[in-house]
Amino acid sequence: MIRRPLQKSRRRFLAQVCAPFLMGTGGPRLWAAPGLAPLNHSSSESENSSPSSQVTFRDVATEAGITPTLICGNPEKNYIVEVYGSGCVWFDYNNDGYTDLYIVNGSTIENLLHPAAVKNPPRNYLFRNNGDGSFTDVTREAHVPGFGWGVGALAADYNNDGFVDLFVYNYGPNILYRNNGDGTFTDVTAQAGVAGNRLVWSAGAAFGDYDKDGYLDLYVAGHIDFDLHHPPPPGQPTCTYRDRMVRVCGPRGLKGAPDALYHNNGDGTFTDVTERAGVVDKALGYGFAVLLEDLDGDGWPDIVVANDSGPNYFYRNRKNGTFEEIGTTAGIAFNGEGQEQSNMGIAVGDYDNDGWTDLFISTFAHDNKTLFHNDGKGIFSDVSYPAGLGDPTINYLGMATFFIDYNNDGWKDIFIVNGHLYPEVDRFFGDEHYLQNPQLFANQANGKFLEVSKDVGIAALLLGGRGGAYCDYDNDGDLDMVITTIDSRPVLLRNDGGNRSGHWLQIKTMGTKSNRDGIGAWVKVVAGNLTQYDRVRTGGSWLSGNDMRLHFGLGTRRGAERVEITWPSGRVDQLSNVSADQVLMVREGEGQIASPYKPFKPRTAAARSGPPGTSRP
Ligand SMILES: [Ca+2]
Ligand SMILES: [Ca+2]
Ligand SMILES: [Ca+2]
Ligand SMILES: [Ca+2]
Repeated sequence: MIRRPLQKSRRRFLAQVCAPFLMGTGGPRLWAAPGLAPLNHSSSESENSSPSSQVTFRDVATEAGITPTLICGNPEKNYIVEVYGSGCVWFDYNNDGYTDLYIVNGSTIENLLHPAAVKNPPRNYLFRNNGDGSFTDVTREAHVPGFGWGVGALAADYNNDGFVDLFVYNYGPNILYRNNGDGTFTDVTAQAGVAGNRLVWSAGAAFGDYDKDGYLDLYVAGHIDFDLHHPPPPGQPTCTYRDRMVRVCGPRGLKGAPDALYHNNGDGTFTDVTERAGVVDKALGYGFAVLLEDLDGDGWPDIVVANDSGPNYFYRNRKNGTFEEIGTTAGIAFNGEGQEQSNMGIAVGDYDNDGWTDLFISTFAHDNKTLFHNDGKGIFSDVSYPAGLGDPTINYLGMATFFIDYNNDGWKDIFIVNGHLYPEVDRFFGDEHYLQNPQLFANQANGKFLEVSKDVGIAALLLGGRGGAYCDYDNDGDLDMVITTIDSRPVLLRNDGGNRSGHWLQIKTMGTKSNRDGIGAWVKVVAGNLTQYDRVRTGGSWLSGNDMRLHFGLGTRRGAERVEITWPSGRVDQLSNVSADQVLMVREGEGQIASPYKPFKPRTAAARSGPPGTSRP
């Protein structure tokens, strides 16, 4: 494997090109909401908040009962399929107001070659959130074990019945589990027609309504076409990293796998429209994270695919059921120097609160991770170095990533799950390690980010990090997250102090004319001198799905003067003088409705009796 050598000159080049944009009068600015009275704002609210030393993240996976050891091939790692690990997704499968967690598990090549000989095959896990800090493994009664070799998952209500369904992508056929609404699921893959017809490694997916007919369509990214019976022999002389031979070969040199777009017909079936829609993956890119997201602001969802060892795709929605690929013109195919990167996960969010959705893409080690600023209408600039994200990310191999406002100050921060793919790096190099800590970069509200991994207590958390997703699982107003690790146990990072650092508002959308989840809805929150935007979505991150509730930090502001929701149907709902510190449930055309989200209950004796969860297994 050959990875692009780092170009040290890039930071100077970008600093010169981008500095005028990021500093001085051209920089991101707040604007006041005209004609609206403030809601008890303090005088200090407009000052930039420094990284809060009050927020810490604590691993509570063990005491929460989330303790499965995940499997991904042989720990020695001979083949590329053994190094990627698996992901997870947050969703409330039983609509009780406590968000549940599904964790995907891998397998081994031996298991797949000789299934009859396997007594206890690895399986996936559905953990029900008990609402008291504990989770219960309900996989068996819910009928969602998965099969074969699991890779990632996402959740969305594809049939608009009010129960969120589950899509699991695999090495081999993918699975669509329909939520029956009674705590069980049915495997409807065959009738839905979304299994995928090749034995490929699917490594990314997203639901979104690209033709705005009210039903969620599905895009699945293929990574590699891997022949189990004839795998590439490990340790070939051509398989190198930083001029040293590594055992694992690929993805370069292996056949890439095609992507697929499935149109939801609204009757429980999907049609593969990849060709008709013009999204054929002709180059057979090594696809990872996927987004269905309107990035050029024309009201129609575009498609973005992060490709490992190749240019990213940006398919612009032509509003007639077809797309055109404009990744190079849009500025996200390559980095700011015009070089392709090994793109892994995607964080999506408007980090500078200018109303345009930005992208942050995690990449391989020995390279910086890339912040693409949306300059407007879906044209992006690489601002990684001026934003302070260049140097601190080079020695890390980034996987799952997302924007989260961890300290509720109204500015979205960046979280990256890290972990190297090659066990050999510990022997070869002093500057790269197999186990790596996740990183948190605090948004300085001026276009720059500052690493606060140490301050929040995650710098010493050395993990084979892979998947990851955020969710305020304890409904206390600050964002928590889970990390899946290769050959080890998940980490559940509880946010302690985020809700004391600032007020918050979470918004859960319920579409009526639009799809039931409200995926694609664009939400504007005006609170004093701060206006924020976000969109309801699935996809992004890496092999994983974040909670679909939107979270807005409000700092010292005790409410929002205005919340405006533009639904995919085109309808706009407005709410005024919304109090902070609540989960606002909004139904399309009706406005606020009763929220099922409740505070945590006191812990049960059984939950309390678990061991204290401060250490990693
Ligand atoms: Ca639940
Ligand atoms: Ca459903
Ligand atoms: Ca922006
Ligand atoms: Ca929380």
